[in-house]
Amino acid sequence: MDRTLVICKPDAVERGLVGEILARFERKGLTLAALAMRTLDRAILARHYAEHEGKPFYDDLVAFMSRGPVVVAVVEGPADTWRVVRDMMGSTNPLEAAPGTIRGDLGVLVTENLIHGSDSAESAAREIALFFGDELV
Ligand code: DAT
Ligand code: MG
Repeated sequence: MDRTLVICKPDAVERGLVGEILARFERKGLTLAALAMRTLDRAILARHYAEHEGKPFYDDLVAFMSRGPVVVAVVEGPADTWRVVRDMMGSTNPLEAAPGTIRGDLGVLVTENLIHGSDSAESAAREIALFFGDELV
């Protein structure tokens, strides 16, 4: 089995789309290994988004991600589950995301694109440990 980290972002919670998003993963055949509603502070977001520090959109990204609660999930499935989740999310910019994907079906703004998913096996391990601790990796 393989695990990856998903965050249903504040816009997903505000718009009532958490169930829709998680249901897609469940219908696909993936399972939830952990689930929590949390409000993220700047400290955990700085660690989570360290790769983006210094980019023009970084401050707005942290402000957006901390403006309200998120739902953080560990999603479990077969090998390379992180890739399955990324494919189901669609491109970062919802305007470029294919129909049938979460961002393609449900979003229009790159700044409020509903969902985060780990982008590699290494990112998944790091992010699961950051949000849920080493035992869940
Ligand atoms: P992803 O979330 O698809 O992994 P990313 O890691 O490149 O994308 O960026 C993290 C988040 O930052 C992304 O979900 C939305 C925001 N973002 C990325 N590029 C952006 C841009 N050009 N303008 C505004 N926000 C952006
Ligand atoms: Mg990313």
